[in-house]
Amino acid sequence: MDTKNKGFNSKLVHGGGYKDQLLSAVTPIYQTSTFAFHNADHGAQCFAGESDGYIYTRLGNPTIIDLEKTVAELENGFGGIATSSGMAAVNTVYLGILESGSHMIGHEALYGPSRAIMESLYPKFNVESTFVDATKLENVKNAIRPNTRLIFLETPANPTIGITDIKAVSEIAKEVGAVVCVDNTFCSPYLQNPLDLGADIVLHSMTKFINGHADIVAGMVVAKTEEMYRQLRSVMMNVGCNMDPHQAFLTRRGLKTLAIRIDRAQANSMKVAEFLENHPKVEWVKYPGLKSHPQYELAQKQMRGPGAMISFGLKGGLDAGKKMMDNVQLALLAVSLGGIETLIQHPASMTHSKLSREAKEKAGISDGLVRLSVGIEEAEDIIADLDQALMHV
Ligand code: LCS
Repeated sequence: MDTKNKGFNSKLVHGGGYKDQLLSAVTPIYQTSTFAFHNADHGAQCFAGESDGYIYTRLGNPTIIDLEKTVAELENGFGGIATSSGMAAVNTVYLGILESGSHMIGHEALYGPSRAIMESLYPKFNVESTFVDATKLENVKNAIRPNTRLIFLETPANPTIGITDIKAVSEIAKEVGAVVCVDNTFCSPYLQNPLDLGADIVLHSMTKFINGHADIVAGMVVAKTEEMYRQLRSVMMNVGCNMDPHQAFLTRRGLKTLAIRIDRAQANSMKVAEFLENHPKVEWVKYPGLKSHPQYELAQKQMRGPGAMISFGLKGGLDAGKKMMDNVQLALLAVSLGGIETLIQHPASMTHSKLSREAKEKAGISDGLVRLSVGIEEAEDIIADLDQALMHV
């Protein structure tokens, strides 16, 4: 079905446009590594790109292409490139856009490995990087160099929930000929479309909201133009960070309920954020739906909803954070996010424990910071669980 002029939920259910010869209701799993040609001419046409036929799963597979088309349509881009993980999507962009002698600007509180790999591996290839608080536009402007090729944003950022003005940064980038890529993992295309705001590339860890069921790891890059799509697709195909057909099937299935899952998790999040904001042991709460969020106005303009990620600070610091983690019962004490179950984690004693105090402070990670990915359980149960855990703090 052509879903071009259909609404968001119809695109979620019917997007991709795959037509099965046996009229199966869902796109089947083509669990095959290779595809046979009818004859030599057909093989030649496939390699020349003159036939719709498939060649080899690393290059393309109907189950994976159905997912790529659906996400590209949801993000209003030319084409999607499915990858084995969110980090594979990040590196597909780095490898596709940067070259020896070029410079990248990144938001200082990116998901840890997106920054760490840029600072540890890419200098080997003579790529320079500067990480700044991109929520303040003058920092981005001041970081521009003649060789700046890429501005890499994550908004809202992990785990600080800082929000960057995508439109304003895209305007700055256009003036200097740099490409803007936005990691849209925290919002998903339901809440934010960076390409419509001027970005050139959008990427996702589909491990999170897009799949939504905490049962796979997957990534996606969507390019705005055909030229950019071809450039990045060739990186994925040659690096070999392709998706697997079974992974694509599960992700496509999870994606169908994206909007109803986020609607519910978001309604829960607002109640949880208000509860936390009024709790005596909580020092601060960062949630884009609260007026106290420093970029509340921007969130209202740029996002269609505040999402389901909350960060909050405990007055008791590191010790309080660990005590709270030890006492949650309903929320799973786990990393990752964006699934139907509520997850809680304490960066200072877990994901960011190896960072120096200075590096943690620079990335906005205080000892008492707790990150919550709110699920679709009953809001009252989530709040009761946090309340009893906070009693032990
Ligand atoms: N981008 C963002 C914003 C993320 O949060 C993550 C993973 C990635 C990229 C990488 O995606 P992956 O390769 O894991 O699919 N975030 C994680 C987190 O906050 N805890 O565990 C993983």
